[in-house]
Amino acid sequence: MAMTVSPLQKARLAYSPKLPAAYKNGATAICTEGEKMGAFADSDKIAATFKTTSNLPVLTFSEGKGEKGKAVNVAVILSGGQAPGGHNVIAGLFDGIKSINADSKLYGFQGGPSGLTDNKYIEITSDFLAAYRNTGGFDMIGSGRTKLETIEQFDKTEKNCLALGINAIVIIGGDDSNTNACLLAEYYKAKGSPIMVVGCPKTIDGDLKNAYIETSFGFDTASKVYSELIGNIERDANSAKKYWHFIKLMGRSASHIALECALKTQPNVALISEEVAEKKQNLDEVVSIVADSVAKRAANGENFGVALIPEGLIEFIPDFKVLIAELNDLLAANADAYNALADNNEKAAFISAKLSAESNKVFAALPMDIKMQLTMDRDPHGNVQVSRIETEKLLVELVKNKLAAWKKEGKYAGKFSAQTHFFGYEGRCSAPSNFDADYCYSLGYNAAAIIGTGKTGYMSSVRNLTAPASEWIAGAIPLTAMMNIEHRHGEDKPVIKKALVELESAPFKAFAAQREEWAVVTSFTYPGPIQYYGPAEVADITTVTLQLEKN
Ligand code: FBP
Repeated sequence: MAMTVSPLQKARLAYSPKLPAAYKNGATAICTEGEKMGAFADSDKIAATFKTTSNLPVLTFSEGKGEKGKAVNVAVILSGGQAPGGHNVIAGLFDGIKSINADSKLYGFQGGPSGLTDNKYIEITSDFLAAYRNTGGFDMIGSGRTKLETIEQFDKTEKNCLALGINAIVIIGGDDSNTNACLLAEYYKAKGSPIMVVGCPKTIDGDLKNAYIETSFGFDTASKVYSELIGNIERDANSAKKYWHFIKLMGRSASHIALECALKTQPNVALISEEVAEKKQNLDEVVSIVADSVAKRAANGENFGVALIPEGLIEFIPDFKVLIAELNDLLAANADAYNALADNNEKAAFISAKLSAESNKVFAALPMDIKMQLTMDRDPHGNVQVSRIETEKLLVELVKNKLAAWKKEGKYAGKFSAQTHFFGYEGRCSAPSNFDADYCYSLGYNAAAIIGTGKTGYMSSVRNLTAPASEWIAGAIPLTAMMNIEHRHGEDKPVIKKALVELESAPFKAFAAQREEWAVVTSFTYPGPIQYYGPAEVADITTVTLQLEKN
């Protein structure tokens, strides 16, 4: 049956993404090697672990003469959570390797990293790709979160790739997936395998960034979608004037999405996990911040409002951080015994008996639902599945209790009625904004240029992103530069370092300068839906975060 496409989808299929000027004549660009780059953190330990892929030079590309190169066969995977624009990275990679040599081939390995080990792939052809250009989702080849870390997995992947004559693997993923890419690159280079490995920075969370990776793709589109929804809710709140809306936002550990959405929509409260950690605020203090806004607004007769809550908040409250670290280790060590227990009461008692006295105090005070959500299986990379912890509901209950206490003390006389929301999956597969469509296509095309140089262990880097695309700087940085050592699954491991919100950053400061007013005075702004057509200052503009950072 033929696929039905909406008029907008049809129009988007025909959109031509913009590229940096370096690729005017195709992906066979001139490559300049810059300074050698060590790891930004734990550099000695990283250099000792990654002997052949550490301290590689930064690469920059400039316009070539369009000469043809050798045909290359490339494998590509989408890895981890969906992010708008993934299909365009593949489209850019396809067009890039074809511009190097029309006989180049692209193989999409299906279902994420496991596709490489299980040898599940399709050849991506021009006709097949046509239906996916500028579309959201990862459905072209699927995704997955399998961790690639064992020699057996690396060898299987190599065998499968060599059978297809594959010269390079492109891993489109976030911090955990690019950790995989880094390990794989080192293993192949050290053993003399001909397979190159290149990473592309994906994640709506926005936590894969540094001076060379200005943003991860998908952050722009996802935060635009959430901001539209938050704006709509703000307008509803301001119309009905009867509810407080508690909105949890995806972003895993980092609060970049919450901060970006706050800058776009000016809610009454936006909690920033990194600030909570920095100020060592306990749960009661966090609850007081929200309750304070509710009480002040009630004193002005406004018993409504909007509070944004970053998904990872609970991990940043100091006593919860300790509790979660203890839970991670004890669940890793006692998984079988824990999973064999019959019900939640037995499970909670089992955990309580093994926690330190301090952590047990925190754990014991939680409702059973939250206790169980905190002990749910970690993902294959050892992360707590924060998307499944209902922090927004916990906060509503605690704010309600605090307001009741304040009422008794005569400090509050309003009405508090709350609605909860969780925005995450609503934004991850949206059709990419013009910015993400262009950025993703450029990242993929740039990955083709890196492969054209024959170099391995690099991440595709396209920067200067607040300028028009023709002025974007194309290049690459060593994957190892972004690695550091972290405690995961009860062990110290090299992983890509997450970039969290910095309290000294321009976006946070811009937010902090206005939030006291927003907490009391209704200051909502309504961004509306993503625009694909129209003036560049409406349709092509990127995030407030990036604009403030670049200025
Ligand atoms: P990535 O790091 O894989 O890009 O994760 C993005 C994300 O959407 C997080 O914001 C969220 O916590 C997580 O995925 C949810 O995972 P799942 O899709 O497995 O429910």
